[in-house]
Parts: sequence; structure tokens; C-alpha cells
Amino acid sequence: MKRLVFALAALLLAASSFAQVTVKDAWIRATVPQQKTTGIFMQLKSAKDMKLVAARTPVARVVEIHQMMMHDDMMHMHAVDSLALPAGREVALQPGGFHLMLLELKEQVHAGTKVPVTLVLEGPDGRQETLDLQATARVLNSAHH
Ligand SMILES: [Cu+2]
Repeated sequence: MKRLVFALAALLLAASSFAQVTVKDAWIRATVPQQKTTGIFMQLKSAKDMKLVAARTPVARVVEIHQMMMHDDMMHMHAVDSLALPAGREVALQPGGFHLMLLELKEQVHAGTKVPVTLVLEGPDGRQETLDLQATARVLNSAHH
């Protein structure tokens, strides 16, 4: 019985640490037929120091964490290993900055549809947890953004 109580406590702790990362306004850029790449954007806020180390979605074979920046008057983007989520600070994944890059899309992403996304987050102790969310497909530069 004692062991069961400990197991339950561990489960509750795991569940509450999930809730310490909040996601706001997750969206995915809608695509046209034959398009093989797109991006996912959102606001992330973690109550404790965490980092985003990976992500996956059923609509793409490959998901990378990308950073976009100006270099020699040109926009460049490159993959990064992780994105730091400092405690209490809102981190934006947005066009022109960090984003989740979807490569080898399996299907067209139509505006208005919801796409499941799983984030893999890692704490300072190296322990990983996952966070499931839904990203709504929008056309970039649409009036309501
Ligand atoms: Cu990219």
C-alpha cells in the first residue's frame, strides 16, 4: 500500500510539471498542393527552466527547430539543437524568428484545420516530458493575424 501511494505521488508530480509549460496561439502555416515544407508557430512559457529539444507531428516526416535571422541583408534559417525556455519568460515562435520547420509534408495543410503537435521538453536534470497540442492552420499574413 505504501508503495502504491508513492507511485501515485510520482504520477501527480509528473502531471503537475506538465502544466508548468503553457502554450498560447499555436498555428501552422497553411500550404498549397505539392508544397513540402511549412512552419509551426506559438507562444511558450515555462514556470521553470526548460528547453524545447524536439517536436513531431503526423503531417510531416521531419520536424526541426529553426532559427531565422538577417545576415548580409538576407533572411537565413538554420536548425538548432534546442530552444531555451527560461523560467517565467514568454518565448515566441514566430515568422522571422524561431519556428518549428516541417519537412517532407505528407499531406496538404488546409486553412482552418487543426494539426496535432507533440513537443519534447527537457528540464535541467535531463528528464524529458512531452506536451501535446493542436495547431490551427492559417494563411500567413491573413487579416486575422
Ligand atoms: Cu525553417
